[in-house]
Amino acid sequence: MNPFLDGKRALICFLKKNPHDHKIYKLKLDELKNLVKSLNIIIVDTVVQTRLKPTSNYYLGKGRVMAVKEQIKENKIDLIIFYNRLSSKQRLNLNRFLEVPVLDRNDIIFELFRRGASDKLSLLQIEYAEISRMLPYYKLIVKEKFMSDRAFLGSSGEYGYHNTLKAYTRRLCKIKGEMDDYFQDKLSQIEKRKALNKPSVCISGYYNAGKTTLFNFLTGESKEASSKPFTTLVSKYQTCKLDKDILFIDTIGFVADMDLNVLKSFTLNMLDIMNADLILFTVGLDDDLEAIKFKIQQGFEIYRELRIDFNKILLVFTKTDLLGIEAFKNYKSALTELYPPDKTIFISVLNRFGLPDLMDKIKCNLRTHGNCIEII
Ligand SMILES: Nc1nc2c(ncn2[C@@H]2O[C@H](COP(=O)(O)OP(=O)(O)O)[C@@H](O)[C@H]2O)c(=O)[nH]1
Ligand SMILES: [Mg+2]
Repeated sequence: MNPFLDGKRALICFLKKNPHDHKIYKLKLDELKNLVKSLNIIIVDTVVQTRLKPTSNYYLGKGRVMAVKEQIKENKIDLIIFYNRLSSKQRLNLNRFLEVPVLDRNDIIFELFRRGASDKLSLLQIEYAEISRMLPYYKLIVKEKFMSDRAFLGSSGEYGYHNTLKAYTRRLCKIKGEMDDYFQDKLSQIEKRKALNKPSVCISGYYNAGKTTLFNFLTGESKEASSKPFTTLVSKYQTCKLDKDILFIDTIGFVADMDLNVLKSFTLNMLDIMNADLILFTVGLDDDLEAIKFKIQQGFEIYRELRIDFNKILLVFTKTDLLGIEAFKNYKSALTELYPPDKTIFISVLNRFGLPDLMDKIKCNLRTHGNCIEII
């Protein structure tokens, strides 16, 4: 829990840059709202402004920012959360003008990461990414603070400015050193696993798609599964209980429109995805069709940026039990058009539906695409 966020009243702001977008922005907003609610923050209202470009000072137009300020007073708002990523200058200007903390979506994601992190390496990776990401903002604040102390060459202001920034840089170096030790350890574990010569299947996809539930079923493990975002931060590895020759990996989930640099701060997770012989891209059917299609498209964008060969990806739709017979038929016919049928699978771990088909397709695709030993 973070006393700074818990139970606070928030106003969500979204700048829509495409005036013709009438639905995608709603899906993006809904996803942000889910993340925010999972932090126990109360969403009081949402402000959406359509503008082709953000303003350099306040992101939103000045008139809209004034209206937000009014709303803060009227509705007793404690903090502002932007969907869009703010520059250091916009963040500082907004903080000062609105006189309440202003966060963006990456702040929310990092807070969720922090809450989910239970091991030293995850905490170090998060701190490293956080300081690197926020350094330009800290620089701006520190610069203004010390420049008001009339910083000229050799003055106490300039001295303080450089000292404070050096402290951040020193901290980054220290974390990097500590992370390297953990990395060596983890990399040697990866090497050992490779030496076993078992093909690896990485369960990837959105948070809450049912990745860990599927991993537990396939391996007989009992790792924590929950609807909370980012419950799994550290990859889990285990052989399949039905076929000891296949190694399954449960990895970190992603969100739509995710900043790839945020995801990349979990380097080892990314290595797991990139090195896997096969990837199960899991997508929950507990959404409407539009949202599911959007998630698929966004997921493939991430895999593209990670330079993953799409031939190695199977699209696994989970939670079929949540749909009635008619709805399932509709979903299935709409979704099977999107991807090759030999790479699309519908399952429910809850109802034990589609799991033999999943195993068959995994084995079949490993034979074709895995640089691995023969699978019977
Ligand atoms: N109805 C239903 N719920 C499921 C199924 N698989 C997972 N869930 C639920 O979906 C939520 C997220 O599951 P989890 O495995 O933690 O998802 P992850 O974030 O992708 O690892 C949990 O509440 C699970 O109980 C399923 O087949 N059917
Ligand atoms: Mg999980």
